[in-house]
Amino acid sequence: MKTYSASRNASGLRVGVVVSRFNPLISSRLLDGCVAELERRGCAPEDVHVAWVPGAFEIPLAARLLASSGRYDALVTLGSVIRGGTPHFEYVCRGVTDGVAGVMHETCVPVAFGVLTLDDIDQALERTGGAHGHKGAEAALAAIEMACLGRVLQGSPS
Ligand code: INI
Repeated sequence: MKTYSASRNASGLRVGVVVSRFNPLISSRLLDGCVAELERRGCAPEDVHVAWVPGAFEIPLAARLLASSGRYDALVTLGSVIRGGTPHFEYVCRGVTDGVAGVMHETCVPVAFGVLTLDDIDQALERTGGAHGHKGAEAALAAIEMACLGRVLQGSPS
């Protein structure tokens, strides 16, 4: 049996991060955790490029533009959508989820999904350095692993 495995070493990787300004406290916590994890695993600060967008709904377009540029080994998408009293939540969630998946599948650039979908702000705080870990850091790690796995699966050294 042959098993493909990838390192989690980010040295030499260039990573694009798309982050929504909506719910800015949560966005900044997600971004801090993401960048810290990328750098902790060897990514050079100048190889982390951050694009801010107004809300989660705009994340897929910015991600598509970055992915299509051919400049990035992986992308990380960050944001939070918090449930309100109207169906708007469902539309934004669907738009960002389907949109980000579409970018990844159509460009073959790994895109980690660090967009939180939540009932309230407390759930967001718990997942950005609280009791439920750090989803920004987890998304960064997923992006690193998929970039390295992509190199292995395509036959180039990781
Ligand atoms: N955008 C978010 O990122 N999070 C939210 O919770 C949110 N809510 O609740 O409305 C939200 N809406 C804005 C949306 O993403 C777009 O920016 C807006 O519709 C303009 O296209």
